[in-house]
Order: sequence, then structure tokens, then C-alpha cells
Amino acid sequence: MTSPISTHKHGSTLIVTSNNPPVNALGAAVRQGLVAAIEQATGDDAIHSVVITCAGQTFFAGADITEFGKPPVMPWLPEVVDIIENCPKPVIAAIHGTALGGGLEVALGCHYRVAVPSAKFGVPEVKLGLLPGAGGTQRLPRVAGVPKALEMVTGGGMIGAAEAASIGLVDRLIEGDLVQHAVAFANEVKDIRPLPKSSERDDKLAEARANPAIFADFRKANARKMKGFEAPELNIQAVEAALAKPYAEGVLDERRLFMQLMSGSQARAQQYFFFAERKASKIDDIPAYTKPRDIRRVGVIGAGTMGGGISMNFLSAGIPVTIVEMAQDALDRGTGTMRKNYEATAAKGRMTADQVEQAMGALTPTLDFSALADCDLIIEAVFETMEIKKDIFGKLDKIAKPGAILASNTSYLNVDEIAAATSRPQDVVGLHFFSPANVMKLLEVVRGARTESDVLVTAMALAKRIKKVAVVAGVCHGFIGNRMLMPRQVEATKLLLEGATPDQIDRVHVEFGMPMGPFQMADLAGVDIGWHRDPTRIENIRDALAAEGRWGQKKSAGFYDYDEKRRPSPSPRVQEIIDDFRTREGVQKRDITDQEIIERTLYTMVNEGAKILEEGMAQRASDIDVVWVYGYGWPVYRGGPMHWADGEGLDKIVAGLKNQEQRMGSDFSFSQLLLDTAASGGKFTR
Ligand code: T1G
Repeated sequence: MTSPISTHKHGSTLIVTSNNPPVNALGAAVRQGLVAAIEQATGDDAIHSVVITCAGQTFFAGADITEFGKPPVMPWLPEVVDIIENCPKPVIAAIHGTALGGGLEVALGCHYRVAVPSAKFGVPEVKLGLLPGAGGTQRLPRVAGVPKALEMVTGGGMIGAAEAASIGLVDRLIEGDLVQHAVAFANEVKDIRPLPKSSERDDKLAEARANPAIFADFRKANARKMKGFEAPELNIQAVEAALAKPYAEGVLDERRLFMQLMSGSQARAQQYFFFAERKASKIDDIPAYTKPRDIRRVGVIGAGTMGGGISMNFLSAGIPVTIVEMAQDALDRGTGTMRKNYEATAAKGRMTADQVEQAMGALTPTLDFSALADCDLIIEAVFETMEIKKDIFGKLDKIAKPGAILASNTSYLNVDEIAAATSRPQDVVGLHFFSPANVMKLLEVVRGARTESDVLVTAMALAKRIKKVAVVAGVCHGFIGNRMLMPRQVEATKLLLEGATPDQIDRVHVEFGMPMGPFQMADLAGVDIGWHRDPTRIENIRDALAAEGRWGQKKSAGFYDYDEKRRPSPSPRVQEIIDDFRTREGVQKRDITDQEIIERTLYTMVNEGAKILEEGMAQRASDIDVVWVYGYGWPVYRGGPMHWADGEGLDKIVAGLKNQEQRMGSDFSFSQLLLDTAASGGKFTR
């Protein structure tokens, strides 16, 4: 087996190249090769300096995550980094692509770092429930300073090469051939002694020592973002050790904290999710060589909240959009909202004024439906009623060019029925964006019975282009996410009649780690969504609220009352409505435990997920988890409903549901797959 590490001499410089596609992960063979290369440089008097570089798309993008959980193979990464740093000759990291995690730690072990302007740097271990475990929490603060180190280790984001150079993480930006300039740099520094070792620097730590409140302030400022996660706090503790202790001691704290995280359920869940997210983009029964169709112009029908948000995704990715409305004022309102959203992003410094103009300049608003004739993909985003959608697709069938993909943004309705309104069902697909469409990353790609393979491949490729995470769903009511939402909403509402309050149910969900509970979500989305609009027809609690204009936050009243700052408080009026319904329905009020709420809402979601799997409406259980993390904010440190259920134990899930079966009545039936998997001691996601 040839080593992924090769070396060759260029004058008195030893060039060490890693070729370990796709991302030069620091697997065992790479680590072994790096150690051998440093030994070679050390033992060869003709060598005065070393350049470490990577072939392919990127510098080392981190430890090899596929090795996690397996018996460790020596040398481990911390040792490799120390060997590099202790090389008696200067070692220069030549960086392109993304130097991430262990990759950045290798670069920090080098005495110097040079990079091309497009290079990016980060320590995303926190997203895997970990911390940089190869000296990164100790070297990064010493090189980049404590504030930047805290931001990077707890956020897991990337910084660009220019910023890295400005904070001293990169010694020189290279224009032109990276390796050639890195060798020239090596010749400049080859005789400089002592060698600059990151682990021995103290200047940047001294700055932080002058501000002892730095950690408390950071914790306070980031409390909301870090809530529920274990890794961010332990990353902070490791950086505190860097400030308080000499490197040799601080690195022992890092090792202890790393092992504590690695052995925990959150790291397992987040590492599981890293691969789940990437697996979602693969469609098992479509050959990988299937070519996507060329999408040069997108048409969007409807300039409402969804149509505008959907359009922005394409405009931001540089894809021109023709947006169609029925009336000028609706069209103007829609395009005005899009511009406002862009300007708000620009105001936050996340895009420039030029980029706003560029995006808006690629938009063609029109009232002329036939203007869609030259679009390669047309997305319908109008009212959620089948009649209107079938009418629109019938019209589209007459004007869209051959081979155009016709997509509906429906969130529930039957895509096959919509496709049947055209003569080209093979070109019809569901593209279910989540609101707000220009923000939420999830895209459910709904595969009709007749949807052509290359249409699906096009949808998945396009999702990547517009920075969405796409999951293929089958045609069923609510597809994956909303279908699992239904039993949760049904049981949550019944629990109100039985004695729980909106506040209790929402609290249980928020304590679980959801961003909000069912009733907070209803008030945010709108209690009137899906309401029949007849105030005299009051068949359930939502009808009663909607009939009184309690439509949620937008009306300062829904399941909660809201003050002028939209702060919620339990509503006596809502409690009256619930009590009236309870009396009307003859339901006996009783104390509801938090555990019952978990069993009646979260366990039933798992059961519905199992049904989705057994009906083939999702390709795999991990896809269901991707939908819930990206579509509804399920806490990623719990992996997603199906991964979480495995951790709970499917036998416990079944027992809990059996506990509640009577109370749930005909609204509930067991998934056979859940029963069988639990009985066999199996799991959904491992
Ligand atoms: N290990 C193993 N495989 C990896 C990998 C990694 N670190 N990174 C990516 N892959 C695989 C990925 O599964 C996919 O495989 C393919 O490469 C392309 O990935 C001790 C402990 C680098 C920005 O967290 O952020 O270092 O699906 O689709 O969009 O302190 O990959 O093709 O079979 O994402 O171009 C820290 C994770 C590790 C970086 C490229 N590093 N990777 O994005 O490609 S922990 C990370 C990424 C660590 C040390 C600690 C991205 C990318 P397949 P992709 P991309």
C-alpha cells in the first residue's frame, strides 16, 4: 500500500506532500508518513527546511472522522504535531483549501504558515461535539489571541486567509504558485533561530491576562447559542487552561476534556449527524453517473413570503429568476420585501451593497405568465389548495419549454395528483422549502411516482448550489417533516383538554432542546394557518382561538398573550376556552406528567418516522433526522428523532407508547417496523 505521503528534495528544502483524497484527512497512514518525513529531514544534513503541503482540493481538513470509535492506531495526532514542532529545522505549512481541525493543528505545529488568499481556517471540532485535541486549544490562543481562539473553538466557523494573516495565524499570503513560493519562504527563514514554536509563545496570552473577565463575558454573551451543548463549555475550559498553565500542563487538560467529550452521547450524535447530512444527498437507486439537467434560469410563480424567499436562494447563487404574480401591487410588495431582506443582510455586513444590486438585478418581475417559457425550472409557490395548483400546472404544461422541470412548493399535497394535471409527469417534482425559505437550510425533494431520475439528480445538485440540505421524500400527506408533526400536534392538543397547559407542554419541549414547543410554534407560524376562516364553525381549540382573532404573535394573542415586545405570557382567556372544550367533550381533568408529554408527543413522532420508513417515504432513518434537525431545530446534540430513539432504547419507546395507547385511542396505531425492530433489539440508525 503506497503511503499517501511523498517527499522530494528541492534544493535544501524537503517538500512533503499528502495525497489522501477527498480532503486529506489525517488518517493513520498520513500520520505515519508525516513522522517518517520529519525523521528523514532531521537525519539529512543536506536538508535545511521542510515544506508540508497537500495535493487535491485542500490542505488537511482534520482528523479522519471515520476512525473515531475504532481502536487508535499510532502515532496519534498530538504526537505527530509535537514531532513537527520539535523538528530541528524550520517546517513551513503551505496551505490552500480549508485547513480545519487537526489540519489547522498540524499547521500550528509548523514553525511558519503560508497560504493562498482563498484558503480558509477553522477548528470545527465543536460541531462534532469535540474540541481540537492535538494541541489546538493551547496553540491557537498563543498564536491568534484568546478572543479569536474562543470565537473559533466554540463557533466552529472558518476565517479567511486575510483575517488569518492579520491576526498572525498566517505569516505570508502567497500570490501564484503555492509550493514554489513556500520553498522561497523556506530559504528566507532556514537559518533563523530559535525556531518560532507556537507552544512557547506568550505575548498574546499576556494581553488576555490583562482582562480576567474575558471568559465570564464570553460565556454570558454566548449563553443562548451554547445552550444544551456540552462541547462549547469544555472548549472554553481548555482555553482557560492555556492562559493559566504552561503548555505542557494545559495540554493535559485538553486531553482530559477531549476524552470526556469523545466518550459522551452528544459527540456520538453530532458525529453521526455529520455523515447523515452527507448521506442524504445520495439517492440509492439512481446511478451516480446520471447527469443533471442544465438550470440557467428559474421561474417562480407567486411573489408571496414563500415565492420571494425561494427566489432569493437562486438570486444569491447567481441564478437569474423570473417571478410571476397576478397583480402589480402583489408583485411590487413581493420584490420590495426581497430587496428589504437583502438590505437587512447587507446592514449586518453579511453581503455588500453591490451584491444586493447584483441579486436584484438578476430578478425579472412580470405579470406575464408566458414569460416562464424560457425557464429551465419553474417553481409554483401559490395557495396550498389542489384546485389552484392543478390549474397552474395545466397552464404551465402549455407554455413551459420541453425538458423544463416543473416543481411545486407544496408542503402537504399529493405531487402525483399535481403531475397528472400535465402531459409531462416525468418532469414534475416537489420542492418543499421551509419558511423563511431564504433562511432555512432544509429542502424536501418530493419524488413523484413518475418523476424522472435526472430530475431528482438535478434537484439534489441544485440544492447544493443554493446551499440547502436536500432530503428525498415520497408522496404522502406531509412528506417527512410535517407528517411527523401531525401526531405531535394532535396529542399536544388532546393533552390540553386532559389537563396540561400550553406552557407546560412547550416547556417540556424546550427543556428537551427544541427551539420552541408546539404552541409557541403555532403562535409564530400563525394559528390561522389552515383555518377554514368560518368563525361560526368551532370544532376545536384552534378554531376557537382563530374565531376570536387570536392568530398568534402577529395579533399579540394566540395560545399566549404577547406584550409590545412580543414577550409571551399564559392567557386566562385561552385557559377558559380549553376548560369550556373540556366540559363540552366531557373530558376528565387530571395531572399530566412531563414524561407523559414526552411519550405522547416525541415517542409518537418516532412511531410516525418508523411508518415513513416502512412505507418507503424516506430512503433511510438518518434522512428523517436530517429533516428534523434542519427543518424544525431538533437539537443536533441528540442526533435527530430516530438516532435519539435508538439511544433511548426502542423497547422503552414501545413500552411508553403502550402506556399511552388507551389515551391516544384511534388517533394512534403502532408501526410494525418499530415493534419488530424493538423486539429484535435492533436500531434505526446504526
Ligand atoms: N474525515 C473523514 N471524511 C471526511 C472528513 C473528515 N474529517 N471531512 C470530509 N470527509 C468526507 C465526507 O464524508 C465526504 O465523503 C467527502 O469527504 C467530501 O466531504 C484531533 C479530532 C472539508 C469543508 O470537521 O467540513 O480534526 O460523502 O461533502 O462540501 O483536533 O468536508 O464523499 O463519501 O463535506 O467539499 C475536524 C469536516 C475533524 C471537517 C469539504 N474537521 N469536513 O466540504 O465536501 S475532527 C472537520 C468538512 C479533528 C482533531 C479533531 C467538509 C470540507 P463522501 P464534503 P465539501
